[in-house]
Formats: sequence, structure tokens, C-alpha cells
Amino acid sequence: MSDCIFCKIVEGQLPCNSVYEDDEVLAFHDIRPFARVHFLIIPKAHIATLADAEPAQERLLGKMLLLAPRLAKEQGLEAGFKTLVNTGRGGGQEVFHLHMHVFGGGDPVRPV
Ligand code: DGP
Repeated sequence: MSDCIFCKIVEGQLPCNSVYEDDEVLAFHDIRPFARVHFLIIPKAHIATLADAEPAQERLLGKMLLLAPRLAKEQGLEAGFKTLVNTGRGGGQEVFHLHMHVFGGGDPVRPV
């Protein structure tokens, strides 16, 4: 989608601090971290919210979920981490391109 920030990041039109990329998924550090380590895992395809995901995307969603512990460990969160998927305006979602927050470690810089 032309006006979607995360699509622009996927397309290389906006920069990001990437931690993982393959043909379906991108992960990059959040610009406003909640914690010492805070990154986002997104599908490259534009899915506006978790509520818009379809059964055909089940494998993709599973892939995102399974990437969380792997990337968290690589980012130094061996002791554990939190995940968060804000969904819709009522769920506090600001960027309408599905993303999973993965964060932890150190002192939170702002409350979750
Ligand atoms: P939310 O939609 O509320 O689940 O959170 C969106 C998150 O996306 C928020 O923590 C800040 C982050 N964010 C917004 N714009 C950018 C950006 O251009 N680059 C990066 N790296 N993160 C962004």
C-alpha cells in the first residue's frame, strides 16, 4: 500500500535497523523502544491488522510467532521476552500493517 509506513520500509523507501529478513517476513528495531531490546516482526505482504488475517495466512502467522524466540535470543533476550500485537484502534494500534512487538531486557523506558 502506497501510504503504509511499513510497506515503505519493506520496499526500501524508508530505512530501518533490520534484525532479520526473508522473502515473506522482515524484523527491525522499533523506533520508540519500550525496553532495552524492542523489535517488530512484520509480514512483507500488507495485512492491516491481525483481525484482517485470513486462514490462507496461517503458515505465515506461525512463522512470525516461531521467529520471535529465535530472534529474541539472537538479540540477547535469553532470559525471556514479551510479545504484543495491538489490533485495531481500540487495541492501541498506530501503524495499520500487522506487526508483532518483541521486547524485553533492562529498564523499560516507558510503560507498556
Ligand atoms: P502499534 O501500531 O501501536 O502496535 O505500534 C507501532 C510501533 O511502530 C510503535 O512502537 C513505533 C513503531 N514505528 C512507527 N513508525 C516507525 C518507523 O518508521 N520505523 C520504525 N522502526 N518503527 C516505527
